[in-house]
Amino acid sequence: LSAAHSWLSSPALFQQYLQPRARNSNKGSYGNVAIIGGAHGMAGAAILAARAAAKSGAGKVMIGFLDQPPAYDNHQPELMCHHAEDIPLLTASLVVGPGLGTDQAAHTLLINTLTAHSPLVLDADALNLIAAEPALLQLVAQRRHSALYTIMTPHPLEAARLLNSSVTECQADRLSAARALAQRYNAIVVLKGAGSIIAHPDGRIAVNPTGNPGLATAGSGDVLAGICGALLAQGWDDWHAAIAAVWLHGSAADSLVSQGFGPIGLTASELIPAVRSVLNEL
Ligand code: NPW
Ligand code: AMP
Ligand code: MG
Repeated sequence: LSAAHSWLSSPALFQQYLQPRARNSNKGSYGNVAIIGGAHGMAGAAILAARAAAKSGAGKVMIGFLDQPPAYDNHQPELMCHHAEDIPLLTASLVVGPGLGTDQAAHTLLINTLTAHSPLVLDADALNLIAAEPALLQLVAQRRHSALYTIMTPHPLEAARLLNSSVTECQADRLSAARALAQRYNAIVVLKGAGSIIAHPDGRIAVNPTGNPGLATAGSGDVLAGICGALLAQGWDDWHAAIAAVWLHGSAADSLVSQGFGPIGLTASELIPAVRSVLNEL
Protein backbone atom coordinates (compact mmCIF):
# COMPACT_ATOMS: atom_id res chain seq x y z
CA LEU A 1 0.00 0.00 0.00
CA SER A 2 1.56 3.28 -1.10
CA ALA A 3 1.68 5.80 1.76
CA ALA A 4 0.86 8.56 -0.72
CA HIS A 5 -2.53 6.96 -1.25
CA SER A 6 -3.56 6.15 2.29
CA TRP A 7 -4.48 8.38 5.18
CA LEU A 8 -5.47 8.25 8.81
CA SER A 9 -8.80 10.14 8.84
CA SER A 10 -8.89 13.50 10.57
CA PRO A 11 -10.84 16.73 10.06
CA ALA A 12 -7.86 18.06 8.08
CA LEU A 13 -8.98 15.75 5.27
CA PHE A 14 -12.39 17.45 4.97
CA GLN A 15 -11.57 20.96 6.21
CA GLN A 16 -12.43 22.45 2.81
CA TYR A 17 -16.09 21.59 3.41
CA LEU A 18 -16.29 22.95 6.96
CA GLN A 19 -17.47 26.45 6.06
CA PRO A 20 -19.55 28.60 8.40
CA ARG A 21 -23.13 29.00 7.23
CA ALA A 22 -23.67 32.05 5.05
CA ARG A 23 -25.71 34.68 6.91
CA ASN A 24 -28.37 34.85 4.20
CA SER A 25 -28.62 31.11 3.55
CA ASN A 26 -31.92 29.25 3.74
CA LYS A 27 -33.02 25.63 4.10
CA GLY A 28 -32.72 25.22 0.35
CA SER A 29 -29.01 25.95 0.70
CA TYR A 30 -28.53 22.75 2.71
CA GLY A 31 -30.28 20.25 0.50
CA ASN A 32 -32.90 17.55 0.90
CA VAL A 33 -32.39 14.00 2.12
CA ALA A 34 -34.79 11.13 1.50
CA ILE A 35 -34.44 7.92 3.46
CA ILE A 36 -35.97 4.86 1.77
CA GLY A 37 -36.50 1.96 4.16
CA GLY A 38 -38.59 1.21 7.19
CA ALA A 39 -40.36 -2.01 6.23
CA HIS A 40 -42.63 -3.72 8.76
CA GLY A 41 -40.87 -4.07 12.13
CA MET A 42 -37.92 -1.91 11.05
CA ALA A 43 -39.42 1.58 10.91
CA GLY A 44 -36.88 2.55 13.56
CA ALA A 45 -33.93 2.08 11.23
CA ALA A 46 -35.32 4.63 8.76
CA ILE A 47 -36.28 7.02 11.55
CA LEU A 48 -32.78 6.88 13.05
CA ALA A 49 -31.21 7.62 9.67
CA ALA A 50 -33.61 10.52 9.11
CA ARG A 51 -33.07 12.05 12.54
CA ALA A 52 -29.32 11.77 12.03
CA ALA A 53 -29.59 13.49 8.64
CA ALA A 54 -31.56 16.37 10.15
CA LYS A 55 -29.07 16.83 13.02
CA SER A 56 -26.18 16.66 10.56
CA GLY A 57 -27.43 19.78 8.84
CA ALA A 58 -29.66 18.75 5.94
CA GLY A 59 -32.20 21.45 5.04
CA LYS A 60 -35.14 19.07 4.76
CA VAL A 61 -35.48 15.36 5.50
CA MET A 62 -38.20 12.98 4.38
CA ILE A 63 -38.70 9.29 4.99
CA GLY A 64 -40.21 6.95 2.46
CA PHE A 65 -41.55 3.98 4.41
CA LEU A 66 -42.18 0.61 2.84
CA ASP A 67 -44.58 -0.08 5.70
CA GLN A 68 -47.57 2.19 6.36
CA PRO A 69 -46.01 5.57 7.28
CA PRO A 70 -46.79 7.14 10.65
CA ALA A 71 -48.47 10.57 10.41
CA TYR A 72 -45.31 12.12 11.84
CA ASP A 73 -42.32 11.44 14.08
CA ASN A 74 -43.48 12.42 17.54
CA HIS A 75 -39.89 13.03 18.67
CA GLN A 76 -38.84 15.00 15.58
CA PRO A 77 -41.97 16.32 13.84
CA GLU A 78 -39.84 18.24 11.32
CA LEU A 79 -39.28 14.94 9.48
CA MET A 80 -41.75 14.30 6.65
CA CYS A 81 -43.26 10.81 6.53
CA HIS A 82 -44.43 9.37 3.21
CA HIS A 83 -44.98 6.08 1.43
CA ALA A 84 -41.73 5.09 -0.27
CA GLU A 85 -43.40 5.18 -3.70
CA ASP A 86 -44.30 8.84 -3.18
CA ILE A 87 -40.75 10.13 -2.66
CA PRO A 88 -39.55 12.51 -5.39
CA LEU A 89 -36.24 10.77 -6.16
CA LEU A 90 -34.71 13.57 -8.21
CA THR A 91 -34.88 16.34 -5.62
CA ALA A 92 -32.95 14.78 -2.75
CA SER A 93 -29.84 12.89 -1.74
CA LEU A 94 -31.05 9.33 -1.24
CA VAL A 95 -30.25 6.89 1.56
CA VAL A 96 -31.57 3.46 0.66
CA GLY A 97 -31.52 0.41 2.87
CA PRO A 98 -32.09 1.03 6.59
CA GLY A 99 -34.83 -1.46 7.44
CA LEU A 100 -35.66 -1.78 3.73
CA GLY A 101 -36.30 -5.52 3.76
CA THR A 102 -35.72 -7.59 0.65
CA ASP A 103 -39.20 -8.18 -0.83
CA GLN A 104 -40.38 -7.25 -4.33
CA ALA A 105 -41.38 -3.70 -3.35
CA ALA A 106 -37.92 -3.14 -1.84
CA HIS A 107 -36.31 -4.48 -4.99
CA THR A 108 -38.32 -2.15 -7.26
CA LEU A 109 -37.49 0.87 -5.12
CA LEU A 110 -33.81 -0.06 -5.15
CA ILE A 111 -33.72 -0.20 -8.95
CA ASN A 112 -35.50 3.16 -9.14
CA THR A 113 -32.92 4.75 -6.83
CA LEU A 114 -29.90 3.18 -8.54
CA THR A 115 -31.00 4.70 -11.82
CA ALA A 116 -32.01 8.10 -10.36
CA HIS A 117 -29.66 10.99 -11.07
CA SER A 118 -29.25 11.82 -7.38
CA PRO A 119 -26.45 11.28 -4.86
CA LEU A 120 -26.97 7.89 -3.21
CA VAL A 121 -26.04 6.03 -0.03
CA LEU A 122 -26.53 2.25 -0.15
CA ASP A 123 -26.75 0.54 3.23
CA ALA A 124 -28.09 -2.58 4.94
CA ASP A 125 -30.79 -4.39 2.91
CA ALA A 126 -29.98 -2.39 -0.24
CA LEU A 127 -26.55 -4.04 -0.06
CA ASN A 128 -28.12 -7.44 0.64
CA LEU A 129 -30.35 -7.11 -2.45
CA ILE A 130 -27.34 -6.11 -4.57
CA ALA A 131 -25.34 -9.07 -3.24
CA ALA A 132 -28.17 -11.45 -4.13
CA GLU A 133 -28.54 -10.27 -7.72
CA PRO A 134 -25.28 -9.98 -9.74
CA ALA A 135 -27.07 -8.06 -12.52
CA LEU A 136 -27.40 -5.06 -10.17
CA LEU A 137 -23.62 -4.63 -10.10
CA GLN A 138 -23.69 -2.86 -13.47
CA LEU A 139 -26.36 -0.43 -12.29
CA VAL A 140 -24.18 0.54 -9.33
CA ALA A 141 -20.92 0.67 -11.30
CA GLN A 142 -22.49 2.74 -14.07
CA ARG A 143 -23.33 5.57 -11.68
CA ARG A 144 -19.79 6.90 -11.35
CA HIS A 145 -19.46 6.96 -15.15
CA SER A 146 -22.46 9.32 -15.06
CA ALA A 147 -20.73 11.45 -12.38
CA LEU A 148 -23.27 10.40 -9.72
CA TYR A 149 -21.99 10.22 -6.13
CA THR A 150 -22.40 6.79 -4.54
CA ILE A 151 -21.42 5.57 -1.06
CA MET A 152 -21.82 1.96 0.08
CA THR A 153 -21.62 1.28 3.83
CA PRO A 154 -21.35 -2.49 4.46
CA HIS A 155 -20.61 -4.03 7.84
CA PRO A 156 -18.34 -7.08 7.59
CA LEU A 157 -21.20 -9.55 6.98
CA GLU A 158 -22.71 -7.33 4.27
CA ALA A 159 -19.23 -6.97 2.74
CA ALA A 160 -18.81 -10.75 2.77
CA ARG A 161 -22.16 -11.15 1.00
CA LEU A 162 -21.12 -8.58 -1.64
CA LEU A 163 -17.78 -10.30 -2.20
CA ASN A 164 -19.18 -13.83 -2.10
CA SER A 165 -16.75 -14.43 0.71
CA SER A 166 -16.88 -14.91 4.49
CA VAL A 167 -16.64 -12.53 7.45
CA THR A 168 -13.43 -14.28 8.51
CA GLU A 169 -11.85 -13.68 5.10
CA CYS A 170 -12.94 -10.02 4.91
CA GLN A 171 -11.74 -9.29 8.42
CA ALA A 172 -8.38 -11.02 7.83
CA ASP A 173 -7.49 -8.34 5.25
CA ARG A 174 -9.88 -5.43 5.64
CA LEU A 175 -7.88 -3.08 3.40
CA SER A 176 -8.02 -5.52 0.49
CA ALA A 177 -11.70 -6.28 1.05
CA ALA A 178 -12.63 -2.58 1.07
CA ARG A 179 -10.52 -1.83 -1.98
CA ALA A 180 -11.91 -4.84 -3.88
CA LEU A 181 -15.46 -3.68 -3.19
CA ALA A 182 -14.75 -0.09 -4.24
CA GLN A 183 -13.21 -1.29 -7.49
CA ARG A 184 -15.90 -3.86 -8.22
CA TYR A 185 -18.78 -1.45 -7.62
CA ASN A 186 -16.95 1.67 -8.83
CA ALA A 187 -18.16 3.48 -5.70
CA ILE A 188 -16.92 4.83 -2.39
CA VAL A 189 -17.04 1.97 0.11
CA VAL A 190 -17.04 2.22 3.89
CA LEU A 191 -16.09 -1.15 5.38
CA LYS A 192 -17.47 -0.67 8.88
CA GLY A 193 -16.23 -2.13 12.17
CA ALA A 194 -13.44 -1.10 14.57
CA GLY A 195 -11.13 1.01 12.37
CA SER A 196 -13.60 1.61 9.54
CA ILE A 197 -11.96 1.77 6.13
CA ILE A 198 -13.04 4.18 3.43
CA ALA A 199 -11.97 3.06 -0.05
CA HIS A 200 -12.07 4.94 -3.37
CA PRO A 201 -12.27 3.04 -6.66
CA ASP A 202 -8.99 4.71 -7.71
CA GLY A 203 -7.21 2.86 -4.87
CA ARG A 204 -7.14 5.64 -2.26
CA ILE A 205 -7.78 4.47 1.30
CA ALA A 206 -8.57 6.26 4.57
CA VAL A 207 -8.60 4.47 7.94
CA ASN A 208 -10.76 5.96 10.67
CA PRO A 209 -9.32 6.25 14.20
CA THR A 210 -12.46 7.38 16.07
CA GLY A 211 -15.19 5.24 17.63
CA ASN A 212 -15.36 2.51 20.23
CA PRO A 213 -17.30 -0.68 21.03
CA GLY A 214 -20.19 1.43 22.34
CA LEU A 215 -21.12 1.59 18.65
CA ALA A 216 -21.72 -2.15 18.64
CA THR A 217 -25.46 -1.65 19.13
CA ALA A 218 -28.56 -1.84 16.96
CA GLY A 219 -29.14 1.18 14.78
CA SER A 220 -25.68 2.72 14.90
CA GLY A 221 -25.09 1.91 11.23
CA ASP A 222 -28.44 3.48 10.34
CA VAL A 223 -27.25 6.70 12.01
CA LEU A 224 -24.04 6.62 9.95
CA ALA A 225 -26.02 6.25 6.72
CA GLY A 226 -28.10 9.31 7.64
CA ILE A 227 -24.99 11.41 8.30
CA CYS A 228 -23.57 10.41 4.90
CA GLY A 229 -26.84 11.44 3.23
CA ALA A 230 -26.86 14.84 4.96
CA LEU A 231 -23.30 15.67 3.89
CA LEU A 232 -24.07 14.69 0.28
CA ALA A 233 -27.18 16.90 0.42
CA GLN A 234 -24.98 19.80 1.55
CA GLY A 235 -22.87 19.47 -1.56
CA TRP A 236 -19.99 17.33 -0.33
CA ASP A 237 -18.51 14.84 -2.78
CA ASP A 238 -18.85 11.16 -1.89
CA TRP A 239 -15.23 10.59 -0.85
CA HIS A 240 -15.12 13.53 1.58
CA ALA A 241 -18.67 12.87 2.82
CA ALA A 242 -17.82 9.27 3.68
CA ILE A 243 -14.56 10.14 5.45
CA ALA A 244 -16.23 12.91 7.45
CA ALA A 245 -19.38 10.94 8.33
CA VAL A 246 -17.36 8.03 9.71
CA TRP A 247 -15.06 10.35 11.65
CA LEU A 248 -18.00 12.35 13.14
CA HIS A 249 -19.96 9.19 14.03
CA GLY A 250 -16.95 7.74 15.88
CA SER A 251 -16.13 11.04 17.59
CA ALA A 252 -19.72 11.34 18.81
CA ALA A 253 -19.42 7.90 20.39
CA ASP A 254 -16.06 8.79 21.94
CA SER A 255 -17.50 11.96 23.41
CA LEU A 256 -20.47 10.07 24.91
CA VAL A 257 -18.17 7.46 26.46
CA SER A 258 -16.02 10.18 28.01
CA GLN A 259 -19.20 11.51 29.65
CA GLY A 260 -20.17 8.11 31.04
CA PHE A 261 -22.92 7.25 28.53
CA GLY A 262 -21.11 4.14 27.29
CA PRO A 263 -19.61 1.97 26.02
CA ILE A 264 -22.08 -0.23 27.91
CA GLY A 265 -25.61 0.73 26.97
CA LEU A 266 -24.83 3.49 24.52
CA THR A 267 -27.83 3.74 22.19
CA ALA A 268 -28.00 4.79 18.56
CA SER A 269 -30.52 7.54 19.40
CA GLU A 270 -28.05 9.14 21.79
CA LEU A 271 -25.43 9.34 19.08
CA ILE A 272 -27.49 11.75 17.01
CA PRO A 273 -27.33 14.94 19.14
CA ALA A 274 -23.70 14.10 19.90
CA VAL A 275 -22.90 14.12 16.18
CA ARG A 276 -24.45 17.56 15.95
CA SER A 277 -22.26 18.82 18.82
CA VAL A 278 -19.09 17.47 17.24
CA LEU A 279 -19.99 19.05 13.91
CA ASN A 280 -20.65 22.46 15.45
CA GLU A 281 -17.45 22.37 17.48
CA LEU A 282 -15.16 21.64 14.50
P1 NPW B 1 -22.32 -12.44 14.18
O1 NPW B 1 -23.51 -12.34 15.07
O2 NPW B 1 -21.07 -11.89 14.79
O3 NPW B 1 -22.15 -13.78 13.57
P2 NPW B 1 -27.39 -8.76 9.35
P3 NPW B 1 -28.52 -6.34 10.54
C1 NPW B 1 -22.31 -9.47 11.67
C2 NPW B 1 -32.19 -3.25 10.13
N1 NPW B 1 -32.10 -2.75 11.50
N2 NPW B 1 -17.65 -7.61 12.79
C3 NPW B 1 -22.70 -10.05 13.01
O4 NPW B 1 -22.66 -11.47 12.89
C4 NPW B 1 -31.05 -2.95 9.20
O5 NPW B 1 -31.09 -1.61 8.69
C5 NPW B 1 -33.22 -2.26 12.03
C6 NPW B 1 -18.05 -8.87 12.56
C7 NPW B 1 -24.13 -9.57 13.18
O6 NPW B 1 -24.93 -10.36 14.01
C8 NPW B 1 -31.27 -3.98 8.13
O7 NPW B 1 -32.27 -3.51 7.24
C9 NPW B 1 -33.26 -1.66 13.29
N3 NPW B 1 -19.33 -9.21 12.27
C10 NPW B 1 -31.81 -5.17 8.92
O8 NPW B 1 -32.22 -4.65 10.18
C11 NPW B 1 -32.07 -1.68 14.17
C12 NPW B 1 -20.21 -8.23 12.18
O9 NPW B 1 -23.49 -9.15 11.00
C13 NPW B 1 -24.62 -9.59 11.76
C14 NPW B 1 -19.87 -6.88 12.40
C15 NPW B 1 -30.78 -6.27 9.12
O10 NPW B 1 -29.52 -5.69 9.48
C16 NPW B 1 -31.11 -2.79 13.76
C17 NPW B 1 -25.82 -8.71 11.51
O11 NPW B 1 -26.00 -8.55 10.09
C18 NPW B 1 -30.85 -2.82 12.26
O12 NPW B 1 -30.04 -1.74 11.85
C19 NPW B 1 -18.52 -6.58 12.72
N4 NPW B 1 -18.12 -5.31 12.94
N5 NPW B 1 -20.97 -6.13 12.27
C20 NPW B 1 -34.50 -0.96 13.74
N6 NPW B 1 -34.50 -0.37 14.94
O13 NPW B 1 -35.49 -0.94 13.02
C21 NPW B 1 -21.96 -6.97 11.96
N7 NPW B 1 -21.51 -8.24 11.91
O14 NPW B 1 -27.81 -10.16 9.46
O15 NPW B 1 -27.17 -8.24 7.97
O16 NPW B 1 -28.45 -7.88 10.17
O17 NPW B 1 -27.23 -5.66 10.36
O18 NPW B 1 -29.15 -6.26 11.88
P1 AMP C 1 -24.34 -1.58 11.70
O1 AMP C 1 -23.80 -2.94 11.98
O2 AMP C 1 -24.78 -1.38 10.31
O3 AMP C 1 -25.37 -1.13 12.70
O4 AMP C 1 -23.13 -0.56 11.87
C1 AMP C 1 -22.42 -0.52 13.08
C2 AMP C 1 -21.65 0.79 13.19
O5 AMP C 1 -20.95 0.80 14.44
C3 AMP C 1 -20.59 0.96 12.12
O6 AMP C 1 -20.38 2.33 11.87
C4 AMP C 1 -19.35 0.34 12.80
O7 AMP C 1 -18.14 0.83 12.27
C5 AMP C 1 -19.54 0.77 14.24
N1 AMP C 1 -18.94 -0.20 15.17
C6 AMP C 1 -19.45 -1.40 15.49
N2 AMP C 1 -18.62 -2.03 16.35
C7 AMP C 1 -17.57 -1.20 16.56
C8 AMP C 1 -16.37 -1.27 17.36
N3 AMP C 1 -16.10 -2.35 18.11
N4 AMP C 1 -15.52 -0.22 17.33
C9 AMP C 1 -15.80 0.87 16.58
N5 AMP C 1 -16.90 0.99 15.81
C10 AMP C 1 -17.78 -0.02 15.80
MG1 MG D 1 -26.65 -1.71 9.46
